[in-house]
Amino acid sequence: MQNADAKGHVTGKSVYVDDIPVQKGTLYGKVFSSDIAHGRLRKLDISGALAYPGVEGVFTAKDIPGKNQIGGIIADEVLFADEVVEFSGQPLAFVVAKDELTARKAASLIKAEIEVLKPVTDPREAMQKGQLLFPPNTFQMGDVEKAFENCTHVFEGRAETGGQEHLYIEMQGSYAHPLENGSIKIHSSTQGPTHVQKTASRILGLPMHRIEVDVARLGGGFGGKEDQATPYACMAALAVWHLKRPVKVILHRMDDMKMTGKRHPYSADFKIGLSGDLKIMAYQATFYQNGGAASDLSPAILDRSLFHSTNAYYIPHTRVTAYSCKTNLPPNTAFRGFGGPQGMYIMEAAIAKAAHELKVEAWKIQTRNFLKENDTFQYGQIAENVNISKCFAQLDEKYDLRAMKQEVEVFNRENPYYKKGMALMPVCFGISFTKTTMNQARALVHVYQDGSIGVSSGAVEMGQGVNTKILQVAARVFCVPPEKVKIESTNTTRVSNTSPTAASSGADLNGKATEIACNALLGRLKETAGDMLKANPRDIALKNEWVYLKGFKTDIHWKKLVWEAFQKRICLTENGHYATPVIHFDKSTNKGHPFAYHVYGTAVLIATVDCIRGRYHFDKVAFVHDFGNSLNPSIDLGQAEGGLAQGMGWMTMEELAFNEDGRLMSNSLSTYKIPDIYSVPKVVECNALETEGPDLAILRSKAVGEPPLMYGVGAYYALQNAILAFNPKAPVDFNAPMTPEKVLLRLYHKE
Ligand code: MTE
Ligand code: LUZ
Ligand code: MOS
Repeated sequence: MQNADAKGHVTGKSVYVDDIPVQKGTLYGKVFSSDIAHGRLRKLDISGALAYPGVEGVFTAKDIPGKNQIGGIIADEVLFADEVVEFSGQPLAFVVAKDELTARKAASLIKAEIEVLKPVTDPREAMQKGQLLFPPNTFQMGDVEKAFENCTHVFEGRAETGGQEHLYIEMQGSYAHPLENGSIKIHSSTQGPTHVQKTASRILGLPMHRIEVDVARLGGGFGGKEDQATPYACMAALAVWHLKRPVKVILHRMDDMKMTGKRHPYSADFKIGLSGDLKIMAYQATFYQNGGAASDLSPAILDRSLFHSTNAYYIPHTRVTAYSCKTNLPPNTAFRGFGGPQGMYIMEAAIAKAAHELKVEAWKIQTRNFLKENDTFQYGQIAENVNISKCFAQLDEKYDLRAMKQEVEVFNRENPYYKKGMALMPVCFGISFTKTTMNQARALVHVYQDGSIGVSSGAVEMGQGVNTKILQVAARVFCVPPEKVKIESTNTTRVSNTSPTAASSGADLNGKATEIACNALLGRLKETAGDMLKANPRDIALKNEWVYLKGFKTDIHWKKLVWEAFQKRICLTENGHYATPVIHFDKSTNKGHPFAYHVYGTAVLIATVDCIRGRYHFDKVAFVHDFGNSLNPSIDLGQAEGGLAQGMGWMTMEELAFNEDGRLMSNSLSTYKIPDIYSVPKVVECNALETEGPDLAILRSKAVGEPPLMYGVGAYYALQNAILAFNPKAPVDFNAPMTPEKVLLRLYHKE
């Protein structure tokens, strides 16, 4: 089945926040933000803006009727700075005017008097100063000290990863308008409608039922709108509260890049110990997460780095500690993989280091240490249905890694100025929010009297195809064609208390809730059919819109059945509730069974480096991915390819630059480069693992949103191997991204 949004997208008819027809009297907002990364706000003079013709209001911290607090996990972030400024791009005021240009002009008349303090941008420096956002966390298993003593080889090193700009195509934005009796409706480009509702209610001092949040779809989120769509929705709502008129705010690209948080950069120290036969016996690491100026989702991201700190390997003795360091950057936030990619990059760095020192291929170490059935993860969960070795075997069988490696070697012998490098990247990613409570969802299903169906759920469509998958679930349960099903917008008045669409679990959680609701309705309809046919409902089945009795087609069509049920006053609406069974986690011991299941896969990447200029391209990326029994192979293929490209961009070309004043230098598309059609691999081959898929995945179709991003981590190591083929003296260091400039420096590095 085609993506339900495909036609709307290519014809430009899909509706995003900025496409909603505006009501008469709509006003436009512009956020005024600090250019200073750290300082004391002495005075904020808004008089010039207020006096500017066409301006209807200028709102600051003083104008918040409720609490000036937007922190999602920890209450440590204000909507508008009031006393101190903690990052460049921090909102100070919101100017509302008759049109956008007027609002922008007026905002430029605001004068902020800030006593400049020295900013900290480096997490290790913050750590030294004792600036942590919240207490550190440690995951451990076994006895690392003793294990290191017994290791034949022990290596230590340091690894750094850069941040990453989400660069969703649709910028952050919101359109809010007053409803009767003091209620407010907010259209927001958010992954977390309930988070917007809850935070707006706190800002305005209103109960949640006064705020309705509606989301049609997003032009991309990638985690950047899990928490950080909220402030702009709150600002629009605040202006509506004061002015009683509709207010719209859409950030410009440069403002969005300046004000919003990104993927967390990490700096880490690692130590790895191996036995003589290359078994990893011990692993120890310390992570310094660059959290930015407020906690945002950092505690959960820090935890996921710990969960995935040993990637797809079984290591009997591990201890990893992670610190979230407070710096004067915009609060860093969720980004596809949610700390997992950083944890895995550091693990792979340790393996690459060991491989280099021992003069063996990294993949020998990788494959020797793959997780096996019934191994224990460092967080206590027993590994079940482990597919990592199967993925590797299928990859090796199809591509013959040894032959691939030989081809690379032959090429490198024959070409003095071009060198190829190869890397293997295994991935194991846990599916579920690591906070157990969040693993719940609801779906409201209506069967209308004409037989058409409407489904509302907590899932937010952001390009990943979740609406199509939910539509397929409903169509499959009712045995009707997809045209019979409509997926409604995500709305907090129809479906309440939603978890954000995140953690790759949107389709599982909301799909299961939909399945539960549809099955309940189907049960009632079968009873109706039983009455109509004077038969046992258990002998009734539906197939292609027709009622079957004991396997024989009857003359009752779906439409007739629904109409009959309605005549009999049967309820044709159902609210399905799903809460993932089995999972639990004890935060005090960091042990439990946090994930419904794991997704596995293995990629092989081949890069070619131009050793004169430092440029490079990727010849080929082939991977075997564990989709389970895919509900929609073309959507899943898109997710795998998109995730891979995004991961490779993070590792190779996407470089955030902040200057020493804490100001973002890479603040536009001319200074921040993401992969385009020319820089993605020449060949990408995606192979599905032959497997059934687990019960806890929706119709056994496994979550796919985030895991493939981590294949991109291999890009760093493929480039490193190509560089070493040209210059064996090049440093084997771990400082992503590996930009062409860095490649060039390494190619000509002398001892
Ligand atoms: N794909 C597209 N096209 N756009 C997106 O914003 N977000 C990713 C992934 N794939 C994203 C995407 C992220 S970060 C997550 S968590 C999942 O989709 C969320 O959707 P799901 O839970 O339905 O997989
Ligand atoms: N968000 C969240 C996530 O709140 N908890 C998670 O575990 C998670 N994992 C991945 C992406 N977003
Ligand atoms: Mo995705 S980082 O879970 O929004």
